[in-house]
Amino acid sequence: MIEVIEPASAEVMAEVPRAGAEEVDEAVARAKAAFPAWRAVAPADRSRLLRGLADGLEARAGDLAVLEARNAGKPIADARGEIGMVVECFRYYAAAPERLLGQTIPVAGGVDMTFREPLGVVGLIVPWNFPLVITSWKTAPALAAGNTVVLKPAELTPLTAIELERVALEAGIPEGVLNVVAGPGSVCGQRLVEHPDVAKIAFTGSTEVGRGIAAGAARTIKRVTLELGGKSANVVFADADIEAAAAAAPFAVFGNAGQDCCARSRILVQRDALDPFMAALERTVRSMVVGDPLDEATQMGPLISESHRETVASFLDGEVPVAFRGDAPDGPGYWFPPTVLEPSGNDVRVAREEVFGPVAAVIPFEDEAEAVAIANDTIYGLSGSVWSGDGARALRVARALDTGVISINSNSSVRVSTPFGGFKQSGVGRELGPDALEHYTDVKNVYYATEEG
Ligand code: TAP
Repeated sequence: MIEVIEPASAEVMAEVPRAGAEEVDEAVARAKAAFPAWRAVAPADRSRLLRGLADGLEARAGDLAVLEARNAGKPIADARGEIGMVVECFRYYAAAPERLLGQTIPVAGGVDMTFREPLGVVGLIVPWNFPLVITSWKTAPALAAGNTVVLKPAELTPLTAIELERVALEAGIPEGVLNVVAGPGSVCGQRLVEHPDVAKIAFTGSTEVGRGIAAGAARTIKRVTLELGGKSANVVFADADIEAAAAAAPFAVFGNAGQDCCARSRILVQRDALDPFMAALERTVRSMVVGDPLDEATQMGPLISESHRETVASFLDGEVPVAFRGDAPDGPGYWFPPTVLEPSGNDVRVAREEVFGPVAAVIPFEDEAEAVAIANDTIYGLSGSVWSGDGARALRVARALDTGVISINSNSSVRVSTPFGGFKQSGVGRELGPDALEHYTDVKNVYYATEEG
């Protein structure tokens, strides 16, 4: 059995059966058997079933939010927002089956047309930081496009994925179309990657594991999409609304206790605005409410595990000065206070590696060129923000940053209808929006000869 731990109390909150390679093989066989019938479901009926799944999730949204808040240690208000996005995601892709359009292409001697065909069985591998949200980003477009799914949640947070399978069955989605295997990545994830009957792997997680998945998938030429790590920059120019930028910056890095691939963990501030920015940032950080995820007032919960807390703590090595820290409860639970560091530049470990915890590094810059150079000086390229009162400059800098998702005068990264994913070593492919559907289908080209003779 897997003992599922509640990070705020460090106590066991549930036990679920631990899947191994054999269970993955069985799940893939079920998904393979279900595929021909599922792809043949009329588009309007597939839409109806997915809308039913969204309705079923909405009806249980309150319980799912509590489950997610307890298991992932996230504030209940955030968990509610996430379950809302899950429902929205299934509704958005419920409209897709009737909109998977092909083309007709003028050619000599006949008619050429294209179709978007499902891939078959797809393997979805999901991390623990946004368990059901990231699950929905993959499951909804995969099912809408006519694929069947084997879903592997993170071993630390399997509970809402198991509920999703239950709700899908209640909504009338046939058995075998969505299969959940809860077990360790090194066993279940790896077996999915190796399995000859799995056509595609969609993975979200660390860049290190992503590299192994890309290499493993190459053996059977699987399609692969990867959403990986980040080291994003929040670039604040002196002509920005400094109070607004400093009030928003902490939530862009301490949201979800910093366990967010989009965390803007490098805050680049134009030197002329450094003093007022730091003063405003300190006020916000010191007033952050860190505590019980189920308390409505909580803004930040614990880290996911003790070993992860040790990793995050290793970034406070004494070499980089601490500017200030907020409060956090004492144990039990894996608490860590929001922490702001002032490194001498972009070369130190905390500015180069993903912390995946509530640790921000503030780095000053002189001018636009230096801001762009520092922001781009990383192997990652997932998200980021530009704060400026000069619209042309903000757009110029947004275009110059090598990153997949960027916001101006805002820290928002994710909307269901717009593409999400990384440049450079932050990933391959896009989730959300219409782009995701392309990654769950292949193009078939059919030529129909119409000329006689
Ligand atoms: P990982 O350790 O990479 O785990 C992610 C998933 O992969 C888990 O389900 C894990 O299973 C599984 N896994 C581990 N080893 C595997 C293997 N050898 N073969 C196949 N699957 C394997 O990441 P994490 O620590 O859970 O999550 C944090 C990372 O995810 C961060 O780097 C973060 O940036 C990234 N992330 C990226 C995004 C996007 S959208 N770019 C979003 C969220 C998180 P088990 O945990 O059950 O062993």
